[in-house]
Amino acid sequence: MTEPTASAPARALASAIVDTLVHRIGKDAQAARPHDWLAATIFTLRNEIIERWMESTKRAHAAGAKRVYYLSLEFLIGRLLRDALSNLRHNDEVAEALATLGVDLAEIEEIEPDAALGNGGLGRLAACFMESLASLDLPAYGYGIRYVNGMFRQRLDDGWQVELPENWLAHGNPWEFERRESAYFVGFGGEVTATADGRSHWSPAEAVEAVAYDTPMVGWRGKRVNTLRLWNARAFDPIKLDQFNAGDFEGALAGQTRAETLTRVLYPNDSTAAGQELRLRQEYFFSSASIQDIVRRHIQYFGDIRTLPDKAAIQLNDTHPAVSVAELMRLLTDFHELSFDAAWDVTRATFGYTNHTLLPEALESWPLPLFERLLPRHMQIVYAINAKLLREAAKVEGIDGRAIAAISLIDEGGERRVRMANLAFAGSHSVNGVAALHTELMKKTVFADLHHLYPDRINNKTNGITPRRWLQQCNPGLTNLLSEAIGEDFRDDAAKLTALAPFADDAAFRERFAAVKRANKVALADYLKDAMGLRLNPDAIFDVQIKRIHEYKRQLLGLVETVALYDQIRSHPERDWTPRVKLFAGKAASSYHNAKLIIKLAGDIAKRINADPAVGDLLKVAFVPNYNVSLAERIIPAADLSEQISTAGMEASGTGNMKFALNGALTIGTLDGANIEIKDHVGDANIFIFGLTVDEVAEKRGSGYRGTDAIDRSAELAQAVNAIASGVFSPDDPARYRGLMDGIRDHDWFMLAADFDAYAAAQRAVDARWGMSDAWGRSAVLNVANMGWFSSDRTIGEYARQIWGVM
Ligand code: 8GP
Repeated sequence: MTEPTASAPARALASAIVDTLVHRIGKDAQAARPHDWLAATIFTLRNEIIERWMESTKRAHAAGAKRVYYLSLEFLIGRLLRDALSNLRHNDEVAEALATLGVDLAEIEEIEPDAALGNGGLGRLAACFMESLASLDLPAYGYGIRYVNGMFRQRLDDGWQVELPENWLAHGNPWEFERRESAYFVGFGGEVTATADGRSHWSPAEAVEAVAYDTPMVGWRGKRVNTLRLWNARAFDPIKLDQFNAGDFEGALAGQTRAETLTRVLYPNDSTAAGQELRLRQEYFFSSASIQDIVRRHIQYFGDIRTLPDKAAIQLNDTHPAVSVAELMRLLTDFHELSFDAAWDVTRATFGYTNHTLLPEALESWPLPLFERLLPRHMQIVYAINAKLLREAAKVEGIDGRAIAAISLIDEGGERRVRMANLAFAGSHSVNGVAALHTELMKKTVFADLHHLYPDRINNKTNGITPRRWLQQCNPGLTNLLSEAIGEDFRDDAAKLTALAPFADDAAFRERFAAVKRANKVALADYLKDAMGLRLNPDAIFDVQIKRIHEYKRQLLGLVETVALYDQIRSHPERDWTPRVKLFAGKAASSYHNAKLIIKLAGDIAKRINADPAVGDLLKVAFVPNYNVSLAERIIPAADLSEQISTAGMEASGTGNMKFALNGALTIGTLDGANIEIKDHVGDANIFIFGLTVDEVAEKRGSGYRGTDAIDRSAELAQAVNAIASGVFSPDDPARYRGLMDGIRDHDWFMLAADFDAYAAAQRAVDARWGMSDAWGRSAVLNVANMGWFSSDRTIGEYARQIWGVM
């Protein structure tokens, strides 16, 4: 069957894949369907990965190395085949082997489901970090939940978001290894009694078993393979036979159903607290299993639990795993016989905590009665930690009653609640923000009093992205051009991209650079034509805003400006307008009314504008459904302009902003999150910054500002807001957007009206720069050249040296 022209390694590989297909999948080449080829390819590739995986584990063990444990309720890893192939440098060989079998690698890569075990930025950051940890050869484990249903699939019904379950495990998951032997008891409820020797004994009323599923995380060039360990919940007693035999079939299976519910779905909320009991159960379930696993491994390898901080660094990805602090304290005091103070020293030296948002609605706290009912022993421990914490605080000058109340792990204002951020802060030796501005704001706002108490604890670790997925894999055209220009070094060290800077002044290079971008735009246009019947002009500016839909991210600002531009084009057809394609994509939390309305508005605006012959190719608008990692990988290489327009002070960092700039898009953005650091790196001349600063936003909010003040001063804005409010874009329901527009007029908490004129002016500056294609090209090249610093390798290096002590 294999063609004689294929190389010997490709022929050997092809026969290995067929062998796997037959013996593992149970099909022959004639009967195999695309999913079978996909599985056979992954299983074959896996053999090499397993060997490297075992070698990595042995090496860490032999060295007695300290391990990093990244605890996260979300890992938005996306597809893994291309990632693994590319990191192992096996792309060409596997493509050739499959071709000899009549199978197109690109086609089977496309049917791999996105592992979407996360919502947005925080989850994707965790995935980039896992890749960088392996690439930097650091022994590390990611710990999370194996959700059966990850992030929902978004469908648009008449423009309205509908959430459908995403069944990523439907065809099985060839990447994962079930580890039945790594199973832990996780209890809930019940009561705590004192033992004869003065210790505490917790008898849970209910228990489930946490079973590990391991996925290998392959680092660049396969140097190291680490483990992503995801927990699945199982009932100890999957079926109660006596009940079943007595005819109560549902009752007999109720325990299993209840256990499975724990790991069934990802909470689809982004930057909002989910106040449900199930969420707290999920958090404790995965925290407990992970901490038990870490402690077990430590004892097995090193014997003495008191040396835990020398051999384990546990990073809490936001507060979702914060109950781990109390769980480790419980294991140390109740099972390993450490005194409370000794346990507290071990705990604090082991944990680090990363904060990802300052939005007050996202700061997790649990009603005290719920916490106490579900986790009675942990409640006692939280009280004991609190007593110690407040005793320490009382000794510090400048800490008064108000500050004590703010530092306390218990919120006593109104219904008493357990504050998870305070627990994570108190239980960690390091607390970090994710961009310079965000870290400074942490010190001044939510953590001001804790920062006063522990002034050395807060530090900054500006986020990063893995350049393997977000440059090499998603943009092979640009990657090849870069290696022709500056050699291969940048593949191993993104900082070496600075060698590209001189090419910004090389007209011939800029032309090739522009040709790559154009080819990426053509590919995206083709895809969107197939997917949504859209026809896009690849010579227009591809202006893109893709991210979770949230009012603070201000997709609405982009839409209002689109409407204003539409009006301008219609009113002044004689002007030399720059053709634009405005692309939006993103999911809204299912209960977030305004976010869903914004999606509908995007569709309504698109419908009207795209059908208007008066604008023709000058303006096209689209809301692309079901944004996910794979869609981002398609869109980002094709973008000219990256929209990063959050209200200053509200976007902790952003990481999409980094992906776009690394792929040669120019940013239009506010002085928010990592935009500020991107500006510092790419240079003021190569980014379009506009809008109020954090201080100006605070000043306006404090001075009784209302949106109408700004609307009255801006004819363009007034026209756009009035058009939307009066139903120009929703003739079927003219009142649809009245409330949304009233929100801008009456409150404008997100400063949309206040920033509108500056934003519109920045957009016209974008047009002008686009008209000077040399200048645009120069800026685009300089963006790529200066974005190496935003590699997650740099970020992880900082964590490793400054927080974990592993480098
Ligand atoms: C996000 C931040 O909004 C974003 O600015 C940052 O780049 C990213 O974290 C990574 O640091 N925050 C979240 O995704 C978040 O808070 N999600 C939790 C509620 C699920």
